[in-house]
Amino acid sequence: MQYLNEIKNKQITVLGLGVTGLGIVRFLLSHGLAPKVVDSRATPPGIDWLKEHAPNLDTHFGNLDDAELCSSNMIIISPGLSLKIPAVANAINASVEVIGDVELFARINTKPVVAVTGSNGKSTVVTLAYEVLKEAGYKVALGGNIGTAVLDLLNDDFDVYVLELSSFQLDTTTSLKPVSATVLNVSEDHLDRYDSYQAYIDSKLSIYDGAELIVVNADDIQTHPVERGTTPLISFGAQQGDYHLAQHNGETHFMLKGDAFLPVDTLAVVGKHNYLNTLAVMALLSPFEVSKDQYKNALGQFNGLAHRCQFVAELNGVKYFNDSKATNVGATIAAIDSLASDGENLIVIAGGDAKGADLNALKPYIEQHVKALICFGKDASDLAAITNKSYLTNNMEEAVALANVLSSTGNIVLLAPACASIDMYNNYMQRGDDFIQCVMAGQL
Ligand code: UMA
Ligand code: ADP
Repeated sequence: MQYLNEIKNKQITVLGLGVTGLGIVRFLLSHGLAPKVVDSRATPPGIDWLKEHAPNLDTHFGNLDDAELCSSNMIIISPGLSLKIPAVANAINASVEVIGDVELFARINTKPVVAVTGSNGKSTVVTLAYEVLKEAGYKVALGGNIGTAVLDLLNDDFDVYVLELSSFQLDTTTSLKPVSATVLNVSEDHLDRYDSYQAYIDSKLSIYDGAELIVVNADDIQTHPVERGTTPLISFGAQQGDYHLAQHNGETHFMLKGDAFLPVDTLAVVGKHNYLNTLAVMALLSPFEVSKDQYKNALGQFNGLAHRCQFVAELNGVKYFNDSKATNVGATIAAIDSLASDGENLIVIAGGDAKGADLNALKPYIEQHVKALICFGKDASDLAAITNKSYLTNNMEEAVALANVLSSTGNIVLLAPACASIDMYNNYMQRGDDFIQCVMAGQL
Protein backbone atom coordinates (compact mmCIF):
# COMPACT_ATOMS: atom_id res chain seq x y z
CA MET A 1 0.00 0.00 0.00
CA GLN A 2 2.89 2.32 -0.95
CA TYR A 3 0.49 4.85 -2.49
CA LEU A 4 -1.10 5.57 0.91
CA ASN A 5 2.32 6.75 2.14
CA GLU A 6 2.44 9.24 -0.72
CA ILE A 7 -0.88 10.81 0.30
CA LYS A 8 -0.68 10.50 4.07
CA ASN A 9 0.18 14.17 4.54
CA LYS A 10 -2.41 15.47 2.09
CA GLN A 11 -5.65 17.06 3.14
CA ILE A 12 -8.19 14.58 1.79
CA THR A 13 -11.91 15.28 1.50
CA VAL A 14 -14.36 12.42 1.11
CA LEU A 15 -17.29 13.91 -0.80
CA GLY A 16 -20.53 11.95 -0.35
CA LEU A 17 -21.40 9.74 2.61
CA GLY A 18 -23.47 6.93 1.11
CA VAL A 19 -22.23 3.38 0.39
CA THR A 20 -19.16 4.69 -1.46
CA GLY A 21 -18.28 7.45 0.97
CA LEU A 22 -18.50 5.10 3.94
CA GLY A 23 -16.26 2.59 2.14
CA ILE A 24 -13.66 5.32 1.53
CA VAL A 25 -13.80 6.65 5.10
CA ARG A 26 -13.52 3.16 6.60
CA PHE A 27 -10.57 2.33 4.34
CA LEU A 28 -8.67 5.56 5.04
CA LEU A 29 -9.25 5.31 8.79
CA SER A 30 -8.06 1.69 8.85
CA HIS A 31 -4.76 2.94 7.36
CA GLY A 32 -4.34 5.85 9.74
CA LEU A 33 -5.58 8.64 7.43
CA ALA A 34 -8.21 11.06 8.77
CA PRO A 35 -10.18 12.70 5.93
CA LYS A 36 -12.65 15.56 6.07
CA VAL A 37 -16.15 14.26 5.28
CA VAL A 38 -18.60 16.33 3.22
CA ASP A 39 -22.12 15.65 1.93
CA SER A 40 -24.68 18.06 0.51
CA ARG A 41 -27.41 16.43 2.58
CA ALA A 42 -28.00 17.53 6.17
CA THR A 43 -28.30 13.91 7.29
CA PRO A 44 -26.48 11.66 4.79
CA PRO A 45 -27.00 7.87 5.00
CA GLY A 46 -23.64 7.20 6.71
CA ILE A 47 -24.03 9.78 9.47
CA ASP A 48 -24.89 7.32 12.26
CA TRP A 49 -21.89 5.13 11.45
CA LEU A 50 -19.64 8.17 11.46
CA LYS A 51 -21.00 9.45 14.80
CA GLU A 52 -20.38 6.06 16.38
CA HIS A 53 -17.00 5.17 14.87
CA ALA A 54 -15.27 8.44 14.00
CA PRO A 55 -16.94 11.31 15.88
CA ASN A 56 -13.80 13.47 15.76
CA LEU A 57 -13.47 13.76 11.98
CA ASP A 58 -13.91 17.21 10.47
CA THR A 59 -17.31 17.24 8.69
CA HIS A 60 -19.56 19.50 6.65
CA PHE A 61 -23.13 18.43 5.90
CA GLY A 62 -25.24 20.80 3.81
CA ASN A 63 -24.69 23.26 0.95
CA LEU A 64 -21.47 22.31 -0.88
CA ASP A 65 -20.69 25.96 -1.67
CA ASP A 66 -19.81 26.39 2.02
CA ALA A 67 -17.68 23.24 2.24
CA GLU A 68 -14.35 24.89 1.34
CA LEU A 69 -13.57 22.15 -1.17
CA CYS A 70 -10.81 24.26 -2.75
CA SER A 71 -8.70 24.00 0.37
CA SER A 72 -8.34 20.20 -0.02
CA ASN A 73 -5.41 18.59 -1.82
CA MET A 74 -7.53 15.66 -2.97
CA ILE A 75 -11.27 15.03 -3.17
CA ILE A 76 -12.53 11.45 -3.35
CA ILE A 77 -16.01 11.92 -4.79
CA SER A 78 -19.02 9.56 -4.78
CA PRO A 79 -20.53 8.49 -8.12
CA GLY A 80 -23.93 10.04 -7.39
CA LEU A 81 -22.37 13.50 -7.62
CA SER A 82 -21.51 15.07 -10.95
CA LEU A 83 -18.10 16.66 -11.55
CA LYS A 84 -20.04 19.60 -12.98
CA ILE A 85 -21.57 20.65 -9.65
CA PRO A 86 -20.26 24.25 -9.28
CA ALA A 87 -18.45 23.64 -5.98
CA VAL A 88 -16.70 20.58 -7.48
CA ALA A 89 -15.96 22.31 -10.80
CA ASN A 90 -14.42 25.22 -8.87
CA ALA A 91 -12.17 22.83 -6.95
CA ILE A 92 -11.06 21.17 -10.22
CA ASN A 93 -10.30 24.64 -11.65
CA ALA A 94 -8.27 25.37 -8.53
CA SER A 95 -6.14 22.26 -9.37
CA VAL A 96 -7.54 20.08 -6.60
CA GLU A 97 -7.22 16.44 -7.67
CA VAL A 98 -10.69 14.82 -7.84
CA ILE A 99 -10.86 11.02 -8.07
CA GLY A 100 -13.39 8.27 -7.35
CA ASP A 101 -13.13 5.30 -5.00
CA VAL A 102 -12.39 2.96 -7.94
CA GLU A 103 -9.41 5.16 -8.87
CA LEU A 104 -8.02 4.96 -5.33
CA PHE A 105 -8.60 1.18 -5.43
CA ALA A 106 -6.75 0.98 -8.78
CA ARG A 107 -3.75 2.93 -7.46
CA ILE A 108 -3.33 0.43 -4.62
CA ASN A 109 -4.61 -2.92 -5.89
CA THR A 110 -2.11 -5.42 -7.34
CA LYS A 111 -4.53 -8.28 -8.15
CA PRO A 112 -6.22 -9.03 -11.50
CA VAL A 113 -9.48 -7.17 -12.17
CA VAL A 114 -12.28 -8.23 -14.52
CA ALA A 115 -14.20 -5.04 -15.35
CA VAL A 116 -17.75 -4.86 -16.68
CA THR A 117 -19.86 -1.93 -17.84
CA GLY A 118 -22.76 -1.48 -20.26
CA SER A 119 -26.29 -0.13 -20.16
CA ASN A 120 -27.83 -3.48 -19.23
CA GLY A 121 -26.77 -6.88 -17.92
CA LYS A 122 -23.84 -5.70 -15.78
CA SER A 123 -25.05 -7.18 -12.48
CA THR A 124 -26.04 -10.45 -14.14
CA VAL A 125 -22.67 -10.76 -15.89
CA VAL A 126 -20.52 -9.93 -12.86
CA THR A 127 -22.51 -12.27 -10.62
CA LEU A 128 -22.25 -15.15 -13.09
CA ALA A 129 -18.51 -14.45 -13.61
CA TYR A 130 -18.09 -14.46 -9.83
CA GLU A 131 -19.90 -17.82 -9.53
CA VAL A 132 -17.87 -19.39 -12.34
CA LEU A 133 -14.53 -18.25 -10.87
CA LYS A 134 -15.58 -19.46 -7.42
CA GLU A 135 -16.53 -22.84 -8.88
CA ALA A 136 -13.09 -22.95 -10.51
CA GLY A 137 -11.42 -22.52 -7.11
CA TYR A 138 -10.45 -18.85 -7.24
CA LYS A 139 -10.78 -16.64 -4.18
CA VAL A 140 -12.86 -13.97 -5.84
CA ALA A 141 -14.30 -10.61 -4.77
CA LEU A 142 -17.43 -9.06 -6.30
CA GLY A 143 -18.05 -5.34 -5.99
CA GLY A 144 -18.57 -1.90 -7.49
CA ASN A 145 -21.90 -0.61 -8.78
CA ILE A 146 -23.55 -3.92 -7.82
CA GLY A 147 -23.57 -2.65 -4.25
CA THR A 148 -20.32 -3.28 -2.35
CA ALA A 149 -17.90 -0.34 -2.37
CA VAL A 150 -14.60 -1.50 -3.88
CA LEU A 151 -12.55 -0.17 -0.97
CA ASP A 152 -14.52 -2.36 1.43
CA LEU A 153 -12.98 -5.32 -0.46
CA LEU A 154 -9.40 -4.15 -0.71
CA ASN A 155 -8.12 -5.35 2.64
CA ASP A 156 -8.70 -9.02 1.92
CA ASP A 157 -6.40 -11.40 0.16
CA PHE A 158 -8.33 -12.13 -3.05
CA ASP A 159 -6.99 -13.83 -6.20
CA VAL A 160 -9.20 -11.75 -8.51
CA TYR A 161 -11.73 -8.90 -8.39
CA VAL A 162 -14.85 -8.85 -10.54
CA LEU A 163 -16.08 -5.26 -10.72
CA GLU A 164 -19.30 -3.78 -12.06
CA LEU A 165 -18.57 -0.20 -13.09
CA SER A 166 -21.13 2.48 -13.88
CA SER A 167 -20.34 5.33 -16.24
CA PHE A 168 -20.30 7.61 -13.17
CA GLN A 169 -17.54 5.50 -11.63
CA LEU A 170 -15.61 5.37 -14.91
CA ASP A 171 -15.72 9.18 -15.15
CA THR A 172 -13.42 9.43 -12.12
CA THR A 173 -11.17 6.43 -12.89
CA THR A 174 -8.00 6.55 -15.00
CA SER A 175 -5.57 3.97 -13.57
CA LEU A 176 -7.51 0.69 -13.69
CA LYS A 177 -5.70 -1.91 -15.82
CA PRO A 178 -8.18 -4.78 -16.05
CA VAL A 179 -7.07 -8.23 -17.29
CA SER A 180 -10.30 -8.18 -19.28
CA ALA A 181 -12.91 -5.47 -19.77
CA THR A 182 -16.21 -5.18 -21.60
CA VAL A 183 -18.92 -2.74 -22.57
CA LEU A 184 -21.79 -5.24 -22.84
CA ASN A 185 -24.17 -3.02 -24.82
CA VAL A 186 -25.11 0.62 -25.07
CA SER A 187 -28.57 2.17 -25.09
CA GLU A 188 -29.84 5.52 -23.82
CA ASP A 189 -29.54 6.03 -20.09
CA HIS A 190 -28.51 8.76 -17.63
CA LEU A 191 -29.05 11.53 -20.18
CA ASP A 192 -29.96 13.79 -17.28
CA ARG A 193 -26.27 13.66 -16.28
CA TYR A 194 -24.43 13.74 -19.65
CA ASP A 195 -24.34 16.54 -22.22
CA SER A 196 -25.05 14.07 -25.02
CA TYR A 197 -25.59 10.37 -25.74
CA GLN A 198 -22.07 10.31 -27.23
CA ALA A 199 -20.62 11.62 -23.95
CA TYR A 200 -22.32 8.70 -22.13
CA ILE A 201 -20.90 6.22 -24.68
CA ASP A 202 -17.40 7.74 -24.38
CA SER A 203 -17.59 7.32 -20.62
CA LYS A 204 -18.42 3.62 -21.04
CA LEU A 205 -15.63 3.07 -23.60
CA SER A 206 -13.02 4.45 -21.18
CA ILE A 207 -13.16 1.05 -19.43
CA TYR A 208 -10.88 -0.25 -22.23
CA ASP A 209 -8.06 2.19 -21.39
CA GLY A 210 -5.18 0.07 -20.13
CA ALA A 211 -7.07 -3.25 -20.44
CA GLU A 212 -5.10 -6.38 -21.40
CA LEU A 213 -8.08 -7.93 -23.21
CA ILE A 214 -11.02 -6.05 -24.75
CA VAL A 215 -14.35 -7.89 -25.05
CA VAL A 216 -16.87 -6.27 -27.42
CA ASN A 217 -20.44 -7.03 -28.46
CA ALA A 218 -20.28 -8.00 -32.15
CA ASP A 219 -23.93 -6.93 -32.56
CA ASP A 220 -23.42 -3.46 -31.09
CA ILE A 221 -20.80 -1.30 -32.80
CA GLN A 222 -21.12 1.29 -30.03
CA THR A 223 -19.31 -1.12 -27.68
CA HIS A 224 -16.19 -1.17 -29.88
CA PRO A 225 -13.16 0.98 -29.01
CA VAL A 226 -12.83 4.05 -31.22
CA GLU A 227 -9.23 3.19 -32.05
CA ARG A 228 -8.40 -0.48 -32.41
CA GLY A 229 -4.78 -0.23 -31.13
CA THR A 230 -2.80 -3.41 -30.44
CA THR A 231 -4.73 -4.70 -27.42
CA PRO A 232 -6.11 -8.22 -28.04
CA LEU A 233 -9.86 -8.08 -28.73
CA ILE A 234 -12.52 -10.79 -28.78
CA SER A 235 -16.20 -10.45 -29.54
CA PHE A 236 -19.47 -12.09 -28.55
CA GLY A 237 -22.81 -11.91 -30.35
CA ALA A 238 -26.01 -13.75 -31.22
CA GLN A 239 -24.89 -15.09 -34.59
CA GLN A 240 -21.55 -13.42 -35.15
CA GLY A 241 -18.39 -12.92 -33.15
CA ASP A 242 -15.69 -15.19 -31.71
CA TYR A 243 -18.19 -16.39 -29.11
CA HIS A 244 -21.72 -16.81 -30.49
CA LEU A 245 -24.83 -19.01 -30.53
CA ALA A 246 -25.35 -21.73 -33.15
CA GLN A 247 -27.13 -25.02 -33.71
CA HIS A 248 -25.12 -28.20 -33.03
CA ASN A 249 -26.65 -31.71 -32.97
CA GLY A 250 -30.13 -30.14 -33.00
CA GLU A 251 -29.54 -27.91 -29.97
CA THR A 252 -28.48 -24.26 -29.63
CA HIS A 253 -24.96 -24.11 -28.22
CA PHE A 254 -22.54 -21.57 -26.83
CA MET A 255 -19.89 -21.64 -29.59
CA LEU A 256 -16.36 -20.64 -28.61
CA LYS A 257 -14.18 -19.87 -31.63
CA GLY A 258 -15.94 -22.52 -33.72
CA ASP A 259 -16.23 -25.19 -30.98
CA ALA A 260 -19.61 -26.21 -29.55
CA PHE A 261 -18.77 -25.65 -25.87
CA LEU A 262 -22.05 -26.31 -24.03
CA PRO A 263 -25.78 -26.34 -24.92
CA VAL A 264 -27.58 -23.13 -23.86
CA ASP A 265 -29.97 -25.07 -21.65
CA THR A 266 -27.02 -25.75 -19.32
CA LEU A 267 -27.90 -22.27 -18.06
CA ALA A 268 -30.65 -22.35 -15.44
CA VAL A 269 -32.11 -18.95 -16.46
CA VAL A 270 -33.80 -18.30 -19.78
CA GLY A 271 -33.95 -15.40 -22.24
CA LYS A 272 -31.75 -14.62 -25.23
CA HIS A 273 -30.18 -11.71 -23.37
CA ASN A 274 -28.97 -14.14 -20.72
CA TYR A 275 -27.35 -16.34 -23.38
CA LEU A 276 -25.49 -13.25 -24.57
CA ASN A 277 -24.55 -12.40 -20.99
CA THR A 278 -23.13 -15.93 -20.63
CA LEU A 279 -21.07 -15.57 -23.81
CA ALA A 280 -19.72 -12.30 -22.41
CA VAL A 281 -18.72 -14.10 -19.20
CA MET A 282 -16.94 -16.82 -21.17
CA ALA A 283 -15.02 -14.22 -23.19
CA LEU A 284 -14.12 -12.17 -20.11
CA LEU A 285 -12.88 -15.23 -18.24
CA SER A 286 -10.82 -16.58 -21.14
CA PRO A 287 -7.57 -15.48 -19.38
CA PHE A 288 -8.46 -17.78 -16.43
CA GLU A 289 -8.31 -21.57 -16.03
CA VAL A 290 -11.92 -22.79 -16.00
CA SER A 291 -12.90 -26.30 -17.16
CA LYS A 292 -16.06 -27.26 -19.04
CA ASP A 293 -17.35 -29.13 -15.96
CA GLN A 294 -16.80 -26.10 -13.77
CA TYR A 295 -18.78 -23.97 -16.25
CA LYS A 296 -21.50 -26.61 -16.35
CA ASN A 297 -21.89 -26.59 -12.57
CA ALA A 298 -21.86 -22.80 -12.22
CA LEU A 299 -24.31 -22.20 -15.10
CA GLY A 300 -26.66 -24.91 -13.85
CA GLN A 301 -26.84 -23.39 -10.38
CA PHE A 302 -27.30 -19.77 -11.49
CA ASN A 303 -30.91 -18.77 -10.88
CA GLY A 304 -30.56 -15.13 -11.91
CA LEU A 305 -30.99 -12.11 -9.69
CA ALA A 306 -34.11 -10.81 -7.98
CA HIS A 307 -36.06 -8.05 -9.80
CA ARG A 308 -34.66 -9.10 -13.23
CA CYS A 309 -37.44 -10.86 -15.20
CA GLN A 310 -38.23 -12.70 -11.96
CA PHE A 311 -41.27 -15.00 -12.01
CA VAL A 312 -43.65 -13.93 -9.22
CA ALA A 313 -46.83 -16.03 -9.45
CA GLU A 314 -49.47 -17.53 -11.73
CA LEU A 315 -53.02 -16.41 -10.91
CA ASN A 316 -56.04 -17.50 -12.93
CA GLY A 317 -53.83 -18.60 -15.82
CA VAL A 318 -51.95 -15.26 -15.90
CA LYS A 319 -48.21 -15.20 -15.13
CA TYR A 320 -46.69 -12.21 -13.33
CA PHE A 321 -43.03 -11.19 -13.84
CA ASN A 322 -41.08 -8.57 -11.89
CA ASP A 323 -38.41 -6.78 -13.96
CA SER A 324 -38.20 -3.68 -11.76
CA LYS A 325 -34.47 -3.44 -12.63
CA ALA A 326 -35.51 -2.51 -16.18
CA THR A 327 -34.70 1.14 -15.46
CA ASN A 328 -34.11 2.11 -19.09
CA VAL A 329 -35.68 1.51 -22.49
CA GLY A 330 -33.09 -1.10 -23.59
CA ALA A 331 -33.82 -3.35 -20.60
CA THR A 332 -37.59 -3.13 -21.13
CA ILE A 333 -37.14 -4.10 -24.79
CA ALA A 334 -35.03 -7.13 -23.70
CA ALA A 335 -37.74 -8.18 -21.22
CA ILE A 336 -40.51 -7.86 -23.83
CA ASP A 337 -38.37 -9.81 -26.32
CA SER A 338 -37.77 -12.58 -23.78
CA LEU A 339 -41.39 -13.04 -22.70
CA ALA A 340 -43.31 -12.30 -25.91
CA SER A 341 -45.05 -15.10 -27.80
CA ASP A 342 -47.17 -14.83 -30.93
CA GLY A 343 -49.77 -12.07 -30.72
CA GLU A 344 -50.24 -9.44 -28.05
CA ASN A 345 -49.75 -11.56 -24.93
CA LEU A 346 -48.15 -8.97 -22.61
CA ILE A 347 -49.58 -6.39 -20.25
CA VAL A 348 -46.71 -4.10 -19.33
CA ILE A 349 -46.62 -1.85 -16.26
CA ALA A 350 -44.11 0.98 -16.73
CA GLY A 351 -43.19 4.53 -15.77
CA GLY A 352 -41.19 6.52 -13.26
CA ASP A 353 -38.29 8.89 -14.00
CA ALA A 354 -37.23 8.48 -17.64
CA LYS A 355 -33.94 10.35 -17.03
CA GLY A 356 -34.33 12.31 -20.27
CA ALA A 357 -34.46 9.22 -22.53
CA ASP A 358 -36.37 9.02 -25.82
CA LEU A 359 -39.16 6.55 -25.01
CA ASN A 360 -40.26 6.15 -28.63
CA ALA A 361 -37.79 3.29 -29.17
CA LEU A 362 -40.28 1.13 -27.24
CA LYS A 363 -43.06 1.76 -29.76
CA PRO A 364 -42.47 -1.13 -32.24
CA TYR A 365 -42.21 -3.66 -29.40
CA ILE A 366 -45.39 -2.34 -27.75
CA GLU A 367 -47.24 -2.44 -31.07
CA GLN A 368 -46.17 -6.03 -31.81
CA HIS A 369 -46.40 -7.79 -28.45
CA VAL A 370 -48.26 -5.68 -25.90
CA LYS A 371 -52.00 -5.76 -25.26
CA ALA A 372 -51.97 -2.88 -22.75
CA LEU A 373 -49.36 -0.44 -21.42
CA ILE A 374 -50.25 0.69 -17.90
CA CYS A 375 -48.32 3.77 -16.78
CA PHE A 376 -47.73 5.64 -13.55
CA GLY A 377 -45.04 7.90 -12.07
CA LYS A 378 -43.31 11.16 -13.03
CA ASP A 379 -43.03 10.57 -16.80
CA ALA A 380 -46.17 8.42 -17.14
CA SER A 381 -47.89 10.73 -19.61
CA ASP A 382 -44.84 10.85 -21.94
CA LEU A 383 -44.77 7.07 -21.91
CA ALA A 384 -48.52 6.73 -22.40
CA ALA A 385 -48.28 9.05 -25.43
CA ILE A 386 -46.28 6.51 -27.47
CA THR A 387 -49.27 4.20 -28.07
CA ASN A 388 -53.06 4.18 -28.04
CA LYS A 389 -52.95 0.98 -25.96
CA SER A 390 -51.99 2.92 -22.86
CA TYR A 391 -53.73 3.59 -19.54
CA LEU A 392 -52.74 6.15 -16.89
CA THR A 393 -52.92 5.20 -13.21
CA ASN A 394 -51.69 6.79 -9.98
CA ASN A 395 -49.67 4.05 -8.35
CA MET A 396 -48.65 0.39 -8.35
CA GLU A 397 -51.78 -0.78 -6.57
CA GLU A 398 -54.03 0.76 -9.23
CA ALA A 399 -51.76 -0.48 -12.02
CA VAL A 400 -51.81 -4.10 -10.82
CA ALA A 401 -55.57 -3.96 -10.21
CA LEU A 402 -56.09 -2.71 -13.78
CA ALA A 403 -53.72 -5.38 -15.13
CA ASN A 404 -55.82 -8.03 -13.36
CA VAL A 405 -58.95 -6.72 -15.09
CA LEU A 406 -57.35 -6.47 -18.56
CA SER A 407 -55.56 -9.83 -18.56
CA SER A 408 -56.92 -13.17 -19.70
CA THR A 409 -55.67 -16.77 -19.53
CA GLY A 410 -52.28 -17.17 -21.18
CA ASN A 411 -51.31 -13.50 -20.77
CA ILE A 412 -48.25 -12.26 -18.92
CA VAL A 413 -48.27 -9.19 -16.68
CA LEU A 414 -44.77 -7.69 -16.73
CA LEU A 415 -43.43 -4.89 -14.53
CA ALA A 416 -40.66 -3.44 -16.76
CA PRO A 417 -40.72 0.32 -16.08
CA ALA A 418 -38.11 1.65 -18.60
CA CYS A 419 -37.56 4.33 -15.95
CA ALA A 420 -35.80 4.86 -12.63
CA SER A 421 -37.88 4.44 -9.47
CA ILE A 422 -36.63 7.42 -7.46
CA ASP A 423 -39.70 9.60 -8.12
CA MET A 424 -41.83 7.27 -5.93
CA TYR A 425 -39.53 4.73 -4.25
CA ASN A 426 -36.15 4.57 -2.50
CA ASN A 427 -34.84 2.19 -5.17
CA TYR A 428 -35.83 -0.43 -7.77
CA MET A 429 -35.91 -3.18 -5.10
CA GLN A 430 -38.61 -1.37 -3.14
CA ARG A 431 -40.60 -0.87 -6.38
CA GLY A 432 -40.29 -4.56 -7.24
CA ASP A 433 -41.35 -5.56 -3.73
CA ASP A 434 -44.40 -3.27 -4.01
CA PHE A 435 -45.33 -5.00 -7.28
CA ILE A 436 -44.98 -8.45 -5.69
CA GLN A 437 -47.07 -7.37 -2.71
CA CYS A 438 -49.84 -5.96 -4.95
CA VAL A 439 -49.84 -9.14 -7.08
CA MET A 440 -50.02 -11.40 -4.04
CA ALA A 441 -52.80 -9.24 -2.54
CA GLY A 442 -54.84 -10.02 -5.65
CA GLN A 443 -54.58 -13.71 -4.75
CA LEU A 444 -56.41 -13.30 -1.43
N1 UMA B 1 -26.09 12.60 -3.01
C1 UMA B 1 -26.35 13.89 -2.60
N2 UMA B 1 -25.38 14.59 -1.98
C2 UMA B 1 -24.15 14.07 -1.73
C3 UMA B 1 -23.87 12.75 -2.14
C4 UMA B 1 -24.86 12.05 -2.78
O1 UMA B 1 -27.46 14.38 -2.79
O2 UMA B 1 -23.32 14.81 -1.14
C5 UMA B 1 -27.13 11.84 -3.72
C6 UMA B 1 -26.75 11.50 -5.16
O3 UMA B 1 -27.07 12.52 -6.05
C7 UMA B 1 -27.55 10.23 -5.40
C8 UMA B 1 -27.61 9.59 -4.02
O4 UMA B 1 -27.27 10.60 -3.08
O5 UMA B 1 -28.88 10.55 -5.77
C9 UMA B 1 -26.62 8.41 -3.88
O6 UMA B 1 -25.35 8.84 -4.34
P1 UMA B 1 -24.00 8.24 -3.76
O7 UMA B 1 -22.91 8.60 -4.66
O8 UMA B 1 -23.86 8.56 -2.31
O9 UMA B 1 -24.31 6.69 -3.88
P2 UMA B 1 -23.73 5.48 -3.04
O10 UMA B 1 -24.63 5.20 -1.89
O11 UMA B 1 -22.30 5.71 -2.76
O12 UMA B 1 -23.91 4.30 -4.10
C10 UMA B 1 -23.06 4.30 -5.24
C11 UMA B 1 -23.88 3.94 -6.45
N3 UMA B 1 -24.94 4.93 -6.63
C12 UMA B 1 -24.91 5.82 -7.64
O13 UMA B 1 -24.04 5.84 -8.46
C13 UMA B 1 -26.04 6.80 -7.70
C14 UMA B 1 -24.48 2.56 -6.26
O14 UMA B 1 -25.11 2.17 -7.48
C15 UMA B 1 -23.38 1.56 -5.99
O15 UMA B 1 -23.95 0.30 -5.68
C16 UMA B 1 -22.52 2.02 -4.82
O16 UMA B 1 -22.03 3.35 -5.05
C17 UMA B 1 -21.30 1.12 -4.61
O17 UMA B 1 -20.41 1.20 -5.68
C18 UMA B 1 -26.55 2.26 -7.49
C19 UMA B 1 -27.02 2.95 -8.74
O18 UMA B 1 -28.18 3.33 -8.82
C20 UMA B 1 -27.15 0.84 -7.47
N4 UMA B 1 -26.16 3.13 -9.76
C21 UMA B 1 -26.55 3.73 -11.01
C22 UMA B 1 -27.16 2.68 -11.95
O19 UMA B 1 -26.91 1.47 -11.78
O20 UMA B 1 -27.87 3.11 -12.91
C23 UMA B 1 -25.31 4.33 -11.70
P1 ADP C 1 -27.44 -3.70 -14.88
O1 ADP C 1 -26.60 -4.05 -13.70
O2 ADP C 1 -26.63 -3.25 -16.07
O3 ADP C 1 -28.58 -2.80 -14.58
P2 ADP C 1 -28.86 -6.24 -14.67
O4 ADP C 1 -28.17 -7.53 -14.88
O5 ADP C 1 -29.20 -5.85 -13.29
O6 ADP C 1 -28.03 -5.09 -15.40
O7 ADP C 1 -30.19 -6.23 -15.53
C1 ADP C 1 -30.91 -5.00 -15.64
C2 ADP C 1 -32.05 -5.14 -16.58
O8 ADP C 1 -31.58 -5.39 -17.91
C3 ADP C 1 -32.98 -6.27 -16.24
O9 ADP C 1 -34.24 -5.74 -16.48
C4 ADP C 1 -32.64 -7.38 -17.21
O10 ADP C 1 -33.76 -8.13 -17.52
C5 ADP C 1 -32.10 -6.61 -18.44
N1 ADP C 1 -30.96 -7.26 -19.10
C6 ADP C 1 -30.08 -8.15 -18.59
N2 ADP C 1 -29.14 -8.48 -19.50
C7 ADP C 1 -29.40 -7.76 -20.61
C8 ADP C 1 -28.79 -7.65 -21.90
N3 ADP C 1 -27.68 -8.35 -22.21
N4 ADP C 1 -29.36 -6.81 -22.81
C9 ADP C 1 -30.45 -6.09 -22.50
N5 ADP C 1 -31.10 -6.17 -21.30
C10 ADP C 1 -30.58 -6.98 -20.37
